[in-house]
Amino acid sequence: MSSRIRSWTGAPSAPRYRPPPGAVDAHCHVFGPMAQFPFSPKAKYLPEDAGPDMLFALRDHLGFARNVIVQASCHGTDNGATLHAIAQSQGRARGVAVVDPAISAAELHALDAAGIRGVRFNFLKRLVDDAPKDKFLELSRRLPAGWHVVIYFEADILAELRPFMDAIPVPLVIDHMGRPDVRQGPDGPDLRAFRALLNSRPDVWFKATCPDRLDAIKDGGRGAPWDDFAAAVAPLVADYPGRCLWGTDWPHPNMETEIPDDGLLVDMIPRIAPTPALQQALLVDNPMRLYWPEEAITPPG
Ligand code: 0GY
Repeated sequence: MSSRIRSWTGAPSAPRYRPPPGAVDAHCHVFGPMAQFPFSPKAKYLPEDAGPDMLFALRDHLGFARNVIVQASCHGTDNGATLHAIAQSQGRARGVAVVDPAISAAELHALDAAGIRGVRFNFLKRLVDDAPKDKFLELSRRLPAGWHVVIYFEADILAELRPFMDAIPVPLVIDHMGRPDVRQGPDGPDLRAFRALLNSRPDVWFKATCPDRLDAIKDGGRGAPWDDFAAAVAPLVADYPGRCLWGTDWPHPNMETEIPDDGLLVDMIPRIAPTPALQQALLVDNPMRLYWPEEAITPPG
């Protein structure tokens, strides 16, 4: 593999929007440090180190209180870097792991004790070699109590994945809304199919994340201010206010160009969640229900 990728901006701007107290960045990652936590031999990209100190400095800079750290594909099924970051957070981070589907019950319970609250099934062919639906389903039936499944896929395989997702017996959290083509608008085919999934059961959640990934390539230039994303996603947040999450996606895995300014990402929040009530749900109440239910004000429902 070629040289290591630096996918984040070193000095993000200070956001003008201030999140409510207790806000959770519910989708972010850590990379390494490689000397301590080597990347997987199967990694499809090789990032520069982006460890917990950097993540927590960004959290404070952006005005957030907590993080949900999602195991990135470059670390494979060794969750060491994610667990290390959670352990450094003084209770202000929890995580989502990527595991071998043959993982034992004892290992799952050790992850639970270390702050993991879900597993991620990644279906992006550019990131993983295989995604065995039958094994994932079997695993989803024996997760520790209170866990959920995070699924990452692109809109063109949503229909194909529906029987698999429908059979998963725990809550589903969909990364980046299943990557719809936001240029289609809020009523386009991709978001209509996604709404059908949301309407099929009450425990499907989504991350209203990644304007930079979904709306970046436009007119040959930078995507910000990400107008298509705002137009497509705001109605989804309004219609499903109890099931949306938000995150930075820092350190923006695998992005070599069009790297977003995290301050501008935070400034997108009022454009997809325009009222204080929606912002409180998106940034505090919803992630607390999923990741810190023992502290959540809103009871799980
Ligand atoms: C994301 C998106 C990506 C990568 C990963 O695990 C990962 O490597 O999640 C991507 O390349 O689209 O959500 O971080």
